[in-house]
Amino acid sequence: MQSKDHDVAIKYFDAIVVGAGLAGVCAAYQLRRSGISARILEAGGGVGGTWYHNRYPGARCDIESLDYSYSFSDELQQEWHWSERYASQPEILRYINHVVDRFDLRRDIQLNTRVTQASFDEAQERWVLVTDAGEVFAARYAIMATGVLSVTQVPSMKGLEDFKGEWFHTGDWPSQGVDVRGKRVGVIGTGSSATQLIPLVAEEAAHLYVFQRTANYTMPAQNHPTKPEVEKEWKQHYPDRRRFAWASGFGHNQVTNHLSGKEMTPEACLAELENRWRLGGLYMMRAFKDILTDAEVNDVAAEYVRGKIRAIVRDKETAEALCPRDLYIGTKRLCSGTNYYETFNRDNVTLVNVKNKPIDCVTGSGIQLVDGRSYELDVLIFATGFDAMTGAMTKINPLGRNGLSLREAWAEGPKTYLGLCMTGFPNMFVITGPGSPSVFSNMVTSIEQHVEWIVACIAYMKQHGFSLIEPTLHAQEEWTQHVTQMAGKTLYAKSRNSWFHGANIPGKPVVFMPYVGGVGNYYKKITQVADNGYEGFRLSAASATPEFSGH
Ligand code: NA7
Repeated sequence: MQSKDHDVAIKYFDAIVVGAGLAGVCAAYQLRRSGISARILEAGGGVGGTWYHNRYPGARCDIESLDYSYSFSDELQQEWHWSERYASQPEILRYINHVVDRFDLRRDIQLNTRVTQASFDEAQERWVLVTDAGEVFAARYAIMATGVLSVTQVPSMKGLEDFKGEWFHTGDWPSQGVDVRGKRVGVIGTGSSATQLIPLVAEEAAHLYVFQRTANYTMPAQNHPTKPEVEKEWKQHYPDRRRFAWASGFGHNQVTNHLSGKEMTPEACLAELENRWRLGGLYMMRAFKDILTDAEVNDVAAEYVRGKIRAIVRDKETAEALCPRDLYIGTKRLCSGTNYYETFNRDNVTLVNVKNKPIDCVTGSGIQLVDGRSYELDVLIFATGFDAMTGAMTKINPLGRNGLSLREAWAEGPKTYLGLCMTGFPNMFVITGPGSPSVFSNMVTSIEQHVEWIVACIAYMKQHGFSLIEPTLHAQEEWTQHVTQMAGKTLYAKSRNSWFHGANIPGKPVVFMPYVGGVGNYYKKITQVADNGYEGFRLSAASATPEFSGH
């Protein structure tokens, strides 16, 4: 893909950022601050990425918003008020738009622009990116802020094209909303999106059928309006809070119990679990230091949650069907919702267990299972997840050195150095890529750590006259092995059926993708790599190619 192939003017920048979600917006801010010219290309009609597209009712963050927010400007964190403990999608979207306007970033962002091709021009030492409108951009650096949960997965289902009602995916929800009042609605899936959506749809629908294949664990979010004293305390101590998050295991301020479940008496375990249930949401995952490494300890927590489900759901058969089995708690991502289990006590809600009798097809009027049972529906909602962590990258399928495609390079699973860069793809950076803490952390912390590192790297290269940076094959292989070894010490090694492993996408290699070694340890590692002159990378001196300056 050379410029002469295109009868269009090429637009040159130091860096092209693909995506204007939380990562792309953070990159826009930091690149501007460092005097690196950049254009941010965003496929959506607005900024926000995940928070732009996931507009389904009940969409909400499961990390507390005081934590799930940028730390790069103290003015910003002091002036912004989060109305609830866990912000809803509209509030997060307002926040991202506020950041864009407050720092005048909109002029660097080009909306409604999907990057369809990216290839490395070796002679010119630059990335050439082509958009769906045929525009061509060239830049020394390509920064992929394409998101980790941005490519929706609608399972292939016979007959979907014949369905006379309307159907939607939670991750691609219409901006005008969906009117389910008085309608018969089906929801396929019982992951995080479904558990947030189901209670709200149930309040409006004539009848709601929930098609569940795998029961997952759902914690009560325990959401509430932000308490003024909590906000005041955070704002007084924001620098300490952020430092703590950056050095912590998961990139936030949730308190971890540092005791093993085995060191505690059954009474103490129960008290801890009760406390975690009261704290709500993902706090359960920090109940014991070994909850994700010791099967017996994990089962204590799992059994506790099963007990809660049995206590909440009145119909015994439904309660048992909602109880997760053969699933370590947390190995499919823990869900956090409000009134999820309570919703199954409503007369207009039916749980349809499709584990052993799966959906056979969609008919003109609804859903039919393999045993012949059928359900008449007006609206069908797919809460069926995403091609997580790698989908957006392999969809663009960048071509690196010698035409090496990313799909080829990742045929056996994603391989990266530090989750940031790939051998054969010089000067390409991935924000929160596979092999970094990413989805296993507070995404905003991980995004900020990556953006800080990438922008400092580009500045270093400019300062020292380097034009190319690329990980050595050895460093990449070692890191990829390390990521797998770390996961091997956890229960994820025994439970390989989640999107963390790519197992939800037919044909995708089953490999655990995020780095579980802890956000703080990871940050130390990438800082050390940079401090040691980018250990594990090959840096090459600038050729005759002139530096680009912004347009
Ligand atoms: P998830 O967590 O991937 O959940 C998808 C759900 O859809 C899950 O319950 C799946 O069951 C179910 N599913 C997928 N395909 C089918 C078919 N063919 N039949 C029945 N059920 C199906 O996606 P979410 O959007 O909820 O959450 C993604 C992340 O976003 C979440 O983890 C947070 O990090 C934010 P399965 O478990 O595969 O049996």
